[in-house]
Amino acid sequence: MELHRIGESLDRVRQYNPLIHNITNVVVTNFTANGLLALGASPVMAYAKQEVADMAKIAGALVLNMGTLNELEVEAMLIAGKSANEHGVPIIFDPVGAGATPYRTETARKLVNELAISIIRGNAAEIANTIGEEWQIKGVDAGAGEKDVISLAIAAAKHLQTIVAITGKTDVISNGEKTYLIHNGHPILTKVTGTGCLLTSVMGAFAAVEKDTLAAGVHALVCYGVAAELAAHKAGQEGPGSFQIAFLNTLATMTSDDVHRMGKVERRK
Ligand code: ATP
Ligand code: TZP
Ligand code: MG
Ligand code: MG
Repeated sequence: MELHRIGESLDRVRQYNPLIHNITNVVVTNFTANGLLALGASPVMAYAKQEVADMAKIAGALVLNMGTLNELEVEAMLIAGKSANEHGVPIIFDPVGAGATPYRTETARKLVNELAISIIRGNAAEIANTIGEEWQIKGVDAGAGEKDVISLAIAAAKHLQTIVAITGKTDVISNGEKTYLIHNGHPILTKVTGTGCLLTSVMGAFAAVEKDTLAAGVHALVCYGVAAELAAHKAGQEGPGSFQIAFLNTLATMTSDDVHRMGKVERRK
């Protein structure tokens, strides 16, 4: 993966300002909208079953996030998702908390079965539980698992016939054939809620401007991780509150040159 292509994708997000339709959770809504705006995308949150098909079809990407799911929202996700599929709009799915309760696990499996999803992004437990494997999860945070995460990402991509991104200290993304590891990021990301959810929406912004969806996923993961490293440096020892603000600022100010200098991508297999 050439690092200059990653910077070019970042520039394209800013140039084209893609509309990203999010059906997401109540915890992260404002952070997600601000993060997408900072990056250069145009967020919209729309949930009513009367309008989601119309919104999804004009979006550059549809992001489905089941963090605080309920019956009406799941219904809206299916309507929006079918419209996105009909109109060639990529769907990015975050199965938040899959495995934590039977309802979450069943819903994640229903969505992946009924919709053609372009990228599914979650922690290892969420991805494992979505494909029917055991992996401990504590609420919405990944717990311990048996299998190695690279094998899990490849197996899940093959099982779901899509691109799977499993994030954590090292991010892994695979389409079942090609697999990349991204060694960017910072541990303080784990101290701000919604950093995983915002990342899923950022993947939507990159998928809206890059037709090669695997490349779009890699580009999003690298830019996000680099932004976190720069922001952690700026926030110093001040803690998660200052980091959150610095991170939003850095999504807006980071350059393709930063990505070129700091991006760490490894091709596997
Ligand atoms: P979880 O609920 O398990 O925290 P999540 O949905 O919040 O999952 P993360 O895996 O935390 O998603 O990923 C969000 C971002 O945080 C990604 O960019 C990832 O690379 C980064 N990240 C997570 N943990 C670490 C870590 N220990 N060191 C560096 N970066 C990390
Ligand atoms: N509870 C339900 S959704 C949510 C919480 C805390 C946010 C999870 O966000 P992330 O990005 O997975 O940390
Ligand atoms: Mg996290
Ligand atoms: Mg999450």
